[in-house]
Amino acid sequence: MKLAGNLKRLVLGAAMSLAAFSAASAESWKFAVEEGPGDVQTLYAQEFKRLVEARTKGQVKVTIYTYGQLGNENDITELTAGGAIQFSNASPGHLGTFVPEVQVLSLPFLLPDSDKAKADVLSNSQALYGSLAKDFAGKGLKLFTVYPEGEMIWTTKKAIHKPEDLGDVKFRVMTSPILIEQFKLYGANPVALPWGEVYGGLQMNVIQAQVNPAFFIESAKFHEVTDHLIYVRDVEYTTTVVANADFWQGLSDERKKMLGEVRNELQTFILAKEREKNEAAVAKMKKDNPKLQTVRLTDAERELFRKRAEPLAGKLVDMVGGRTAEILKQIKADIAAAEAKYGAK
Ligand code: 6CS
Repeated sequence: MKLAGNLKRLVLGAAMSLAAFSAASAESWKFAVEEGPGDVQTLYAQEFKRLVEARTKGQVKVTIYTYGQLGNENDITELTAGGAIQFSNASPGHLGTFVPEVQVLSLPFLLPDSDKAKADVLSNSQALYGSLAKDFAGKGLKLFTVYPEGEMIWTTKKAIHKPEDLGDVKFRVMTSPILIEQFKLYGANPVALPWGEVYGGLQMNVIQAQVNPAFFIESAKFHEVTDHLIYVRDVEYTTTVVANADFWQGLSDERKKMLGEVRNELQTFILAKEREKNEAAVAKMKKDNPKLQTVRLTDAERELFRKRAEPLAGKLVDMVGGRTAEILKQIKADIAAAEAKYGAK
């Protein structure tokens, strides 16, 4: 009996020191997203956490921070570049103040209409992972991936069919400078704000419109304070996931390989989630607000906005300079190649 007791103590002691050892040796990675619980970026980060923790057998623990926990969209980019956190989402809609060349991804009427071609460009484009990645590296960021979050939809307080309808509309856009230029060309009066200020702004009528994918409009409740959904079919919301560049450099080849595999799996995962969330959100918003009106621009109406946006790419090249013209030329070639492979529609 005494022997059995001693053995038990020995086994327990060994197990405890093993647990203490692995807790002490576990690495901790922080991943901050620009959205709230249940939103697309959060679902991505949760699946990233699940896969990384399983594949490193608990050697890496990932902690997720949602919007506001560590600051707003611009704050979390700075925290990542500075090395305080290892991963974050940095959407082109906000990142333009830090990596100006990324605004190529915010240009309307650029990415393919075909979902497959679009996914191919965002996952594999030479313009993004060859050229643009160098501009990220210059700012202390490793471009880990780019994925779509859904078609951008305007929510407004009145029906919009043509640029002239926007004349008296203060239109909230994200903080990248190109978006101000875009909405000026569209005929609106744009104002850049972090999203945390948008609901109050719409409620107080300080702004009268904003633009976002359906899942986000629903979760941020913008449909409670606007009553028209305007489908322009001009641009997709895209986001990038970035890592701190020094942290990335310091990873072993094995870890980099594991992260590459996780990244590729997540490209398919997030596409399905994004579609599911956007579809469910439209149905929920219509139920929540029966007064919600849907306006789908006709091809002729859409053409009016496309024409207005024609000078935008040139403006971006003039504003940013550097590698922007080269990235734009390359992404157009990547888009043409993807459309040839998967079709344009
Ligand atoms: O409108 C915005 O600012 C926010 N929209 C989305 C879909 N994600 C985060 C971003 O900050």
